Amino acid sequence: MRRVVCPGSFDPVTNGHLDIISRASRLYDEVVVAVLINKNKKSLFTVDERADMITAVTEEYGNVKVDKFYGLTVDYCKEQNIPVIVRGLRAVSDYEYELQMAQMNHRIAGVETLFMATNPEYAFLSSSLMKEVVKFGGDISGLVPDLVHDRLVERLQQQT
Ligand code: COD
Repeated sequence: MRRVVCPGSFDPVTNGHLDIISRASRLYDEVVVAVLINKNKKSLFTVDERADMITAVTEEYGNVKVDKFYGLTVDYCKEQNIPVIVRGLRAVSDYEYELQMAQMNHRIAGVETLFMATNPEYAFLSSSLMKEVVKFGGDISGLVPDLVHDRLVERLQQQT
């Protein structure tokens, strides 16, 4: 079975993430979306909340599994016996960091990275931008799934 890991923070998942996940799900038998447990980064949603949202919005693809991991992505890949990571590339600004990670991941563990060019419709999307726009009352409909939109509004209203 051909499997790929799509690692990330997903705080929360956006239509940009989903574009990469859905396209990967057409290329591989299984896509494992792996949510990083990052104890040093303050996130809006807990890891479980983020994973649950991804599970709900990827159900329709039929071959997406959601998991959580702590530590190095390549260690997770080894544990799961998955030799490939998929990453979305939005712009040149993503490239340097992504290239560095891909080369290091290959060097330390032989894990390959597949880069997927983002759909231009979603190239400007990031989870942080979504949070900022919603926080100040902007409209992000069509940029995140409806479920995520509602959770974002609810969570950010609680904070004000
Ligand atoms: N369009 C297309 N793709 C997108 C979009 C968009 N609008 N937005 C995000 N993406 C892609 C990203 O490029 C990425 O591929 C994926 O979606 C997830 O994005 P994020 O922002 O949720 O996640 P990141 O980039 O913060 O994830 C970073 C990791 C958690 C993968 C990384 O820090 C990591 O591997 N950490 C574990 C420790 C480790 O192994 N470090 C690297 C050592 S070399």
